[in-house]
Amino acid sequence: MLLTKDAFGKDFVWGVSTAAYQIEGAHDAHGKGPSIWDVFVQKRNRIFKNQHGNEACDFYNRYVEDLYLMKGMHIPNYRFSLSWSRIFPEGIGQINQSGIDFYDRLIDLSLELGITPWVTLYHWDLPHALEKKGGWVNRDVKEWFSEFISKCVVLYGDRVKNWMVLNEPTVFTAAGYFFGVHAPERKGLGNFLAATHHAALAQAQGGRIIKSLQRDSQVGTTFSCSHVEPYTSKERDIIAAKKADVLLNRFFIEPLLGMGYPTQEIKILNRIEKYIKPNDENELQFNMDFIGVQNYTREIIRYAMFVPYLQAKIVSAKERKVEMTEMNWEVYPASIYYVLKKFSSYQNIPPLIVTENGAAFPDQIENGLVDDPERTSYLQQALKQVHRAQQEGVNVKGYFVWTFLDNFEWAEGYRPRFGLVYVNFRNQERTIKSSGHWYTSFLK
Ligand code: IFM
Repeated sequence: MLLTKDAFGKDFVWGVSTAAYQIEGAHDAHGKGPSIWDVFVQKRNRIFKNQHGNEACDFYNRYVEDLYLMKGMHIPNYRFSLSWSRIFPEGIGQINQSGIDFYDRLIDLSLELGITPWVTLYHWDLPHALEKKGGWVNRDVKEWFSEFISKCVVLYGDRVKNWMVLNEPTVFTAAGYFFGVHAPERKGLGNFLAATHHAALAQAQGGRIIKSLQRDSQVGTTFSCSHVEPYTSKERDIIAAKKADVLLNRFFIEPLLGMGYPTQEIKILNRIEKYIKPNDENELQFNMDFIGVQNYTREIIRYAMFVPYLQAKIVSAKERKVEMTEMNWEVYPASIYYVLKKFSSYQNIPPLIVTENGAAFPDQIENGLVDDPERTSYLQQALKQVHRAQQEGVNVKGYFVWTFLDNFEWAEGYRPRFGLVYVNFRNQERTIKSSGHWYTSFLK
C-alpha cells in the first residue's frame, strides 16, 4: 500500500535541499570572493570533463522563477546554504552588501510564497582567502566561522528560524583533507585530523552562537550516514565494518553528544589528541534542537590488509552486481531505516530530520518530458522505511529530498542528475520530472 503524507503526522516537515556552490553560479558576480571550489575547478583533471560551477543552475539570477516553480510544486520547506564568500569575500572583515541583499531577497520571496527557509551555514565552499591561511587545518577557523555565523544570524534571524551549522563534516574533511579529491585538495592524516577537530569544535560553537543570538531558533547540524555491514561473518570483516562505521557514522556525532571521539576501534585516530586543547572536550558538546541525517546507500565492508590505517575497504555495488544509481551507489531502501534507528539509539539524541535523501539516474528529456520512475520508486521506498522507523518509536520529524534541481555534483560534474526538476544546462530550461510531479501529488 502506498503511504500518504498524513501517515507521518501533521507536523512532519517536508521539503527539498540544495547547496550554494552546486546551484548558484554567478561565481564572481557583484563582489563575491572566490571559494575553495572556485579555485579547485580551474585545475585540470580534477572534475569530470573539467566542468565547474561558474554558472551551475544560474540560481543567483533565476531564483525568482525557481521559487515560483517550487511553490507550484507545493514544496513547503526549502533547505539551502549561504555562500560564505558572497557575504564576506575575504572570509572575514569587509562585507559584500550585494551578497547580503541576494540572500535577503531569496529569504523574503520564499516567505512570501509560503516556503519556510532552512539555512545551512557551511556546505563546503570555504572562502579561498581563508584557505590561504590554512583553512580548516588552522584552529582560527573556529573564530572566522563564528564571525560569519553571527553576522548571518543578525542579518537573517528575524526571518530564518531553522539553521544547520555544517553539512556532512565527514565528507568534506575526508574528501578535501585526507584524500584530496575535493577542494582544497589537501591530503594525509595530519590535515584530516586537524580539520576534523576544528570542524567538530566549529559545529558545537556554531550552535551556541545561533542560540545565544536567537533564542527561538531551531538549530541543527547534518551528518552523512551509511548503514554499514560486514561482507561476511568472519571476524576480520566484522572488525573492518566496525572501523568503517566509526569513520562513516560516529566520528562527528559522538563528540557533539559529549561522548568524546570514538577512537578505540582505530587506534591511530588517537593522534587527534595533538590538536585538542584543555577544555575542548566540553566545547565539543552542544545540545542541538535537531540532528540532520543524510542517507543514500549502505556500505558493505571487508578486511583489506593493504589499506593503510584501516585495513578495511568498501566492496562496491558494482563488484556485488546489485542495483545501483548513477553514483554507483547501491539502491538499498532499508539503509535509511537502519541509520535512523542507529542515531536514535544514542542517549539524549534530539529529534532527527532527514535533511537529504535521493538518487541520481540517467534522466533523458523526450518530447519535453522527463520520465524517471526509478527515482519515484527510490523515494517511495525510502519513505516507507522512514515511516517504519517512526512507527517503531524513532523521533523523526522531517524529510527533505536531495535535490530540487539537477546540479553540479562536485567532482562528478553535471553527469549525475539528482533533481526533481531536470535542468538543460545548455539553456537553463527547467522541466519537472515525473518524480517531481509525484512528490507534488504526495505533498498536496
Ligand atoms: O550533492 C551532495 C551534497 O552536496 C551533499 N550530500 C550528498 C549529495 C549527493 O552526493
